[in-house]
Amino acid sequence: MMPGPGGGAGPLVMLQALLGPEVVAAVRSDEVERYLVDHRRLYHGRALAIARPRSTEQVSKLLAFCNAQRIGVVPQGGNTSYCGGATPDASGTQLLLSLERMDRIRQLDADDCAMVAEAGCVLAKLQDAAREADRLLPLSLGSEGSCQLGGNLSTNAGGTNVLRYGMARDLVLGLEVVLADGRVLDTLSTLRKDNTGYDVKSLFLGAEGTLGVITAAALRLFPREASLATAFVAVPDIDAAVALLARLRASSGDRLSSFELIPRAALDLLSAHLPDARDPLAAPSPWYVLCEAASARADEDLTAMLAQALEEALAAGQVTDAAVARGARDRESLWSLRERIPEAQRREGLSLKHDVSLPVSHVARFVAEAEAWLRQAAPEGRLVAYGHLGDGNLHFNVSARSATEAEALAARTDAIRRHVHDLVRAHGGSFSAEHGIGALKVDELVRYAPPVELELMRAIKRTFDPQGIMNPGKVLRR
Ligand code: 2HG
Ligand code: ZN
Repeated sequence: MMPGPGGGAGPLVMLQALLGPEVVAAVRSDEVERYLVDHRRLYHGRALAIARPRSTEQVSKLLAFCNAQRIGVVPQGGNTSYCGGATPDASGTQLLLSLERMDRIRQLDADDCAMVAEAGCVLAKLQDAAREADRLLPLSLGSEGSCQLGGNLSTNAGGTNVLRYGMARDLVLGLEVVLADGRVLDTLSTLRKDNTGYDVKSLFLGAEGTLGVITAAALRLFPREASLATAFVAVPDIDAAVALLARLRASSGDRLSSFELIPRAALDLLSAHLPDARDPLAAPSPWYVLCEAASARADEDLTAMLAQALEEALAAGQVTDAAVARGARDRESLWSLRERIPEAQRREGLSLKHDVSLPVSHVARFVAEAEAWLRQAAPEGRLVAYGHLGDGNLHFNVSARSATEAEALAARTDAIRRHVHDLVRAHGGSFSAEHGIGALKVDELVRYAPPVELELMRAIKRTFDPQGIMNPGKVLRR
């Protein structure tokens, strides 16, 4: 072994001795962007080393070592966090733990309607595997081609199917977790009914790797969707969109799986930055909805049902125009509009993002109040509020059109965040709907979480991670 700075072997050398250089290595310069810079480029970290284990046993050895040596460990999946949840700090003393090599589907049983998969599986691969077995894994996100299961569960991801199937947490039957001291908690059962005391595994869902490392999960599957109907609908305002939501839920027998709100500003951004993005409707409208209904029965004509309900909504003044997808190509191009809004925003430049949720009945009032305030307080900001209206989840994003505007807007980041989040709270909503806390919203959690809940969170953190090695500085400050 090479001597470390204090005369003994350094932690990298010791980790390599424990697991081999194939598993633990220094981060190469060509890997910095991929592993040490977050997806929004808000955080630029450094790392003692990167570990890419292939098994739960290797993760266990790593954590036992890091716990004994008090080395911070930052778990990472597809590095698609919106809140800097998977980037190490700038000290260069933390170990980056990439789960990407743990990418096996361990079990998929169609009769059990369940699969057991490792944390490093890319979400799209799991969706495909379920489909091949004539089942549905309903978790669906814009980043599904690169995000990984461990990150999805650690952030309790949402996405576009929550209306019908719930958040990531709702899809979990069991977990395998390596605790901070290296012990392995195995609750990987696919049982639906198992009332055996406290639901300990649920604490790791949404904990963002601060309590332990999820290495595998047993997931709930559903019958595969055999018919789908999708429409892109122009609505005069958000109240009309909310009324349409209730109408479609009723007329589809609650088969509605997605109900996404899209503002005109988002379509303008799409056509400015992504030349192949086509406006599906002839005349512009202030708001749109992308909605989808799904059924496991192949003989159900959901498209006719949707078209009929939209006709009725048109007569009731809730809808001004609509395009119903005629086949898979149409459907894909409608969804690609929705899914590429974040990309168009990225290309536009600065975007102050607020991932908020509200009771659906408050969304219209909240947007009206927040927009009126923004016009006065940040006239250079352009509101691009879109998202999962069916779940009351809005991405209340404020973007700038030019470098000068961006500078003015950036100077107001804190004031805008404070006003938006305070207003969200006044409407009974949450400042963190589906993207998590990460490093970005640690102070917001302190401000908005009920003090007793915060106390319990800190006590849980101390119990699971007494040395404070698990994803330090994320979710809770020490
Ligand atoms: C989405 O719904 C993602 O497209 C990203 O959650 C939202 O860019 C955003 O703010
Ligand atoms: Zn979203």
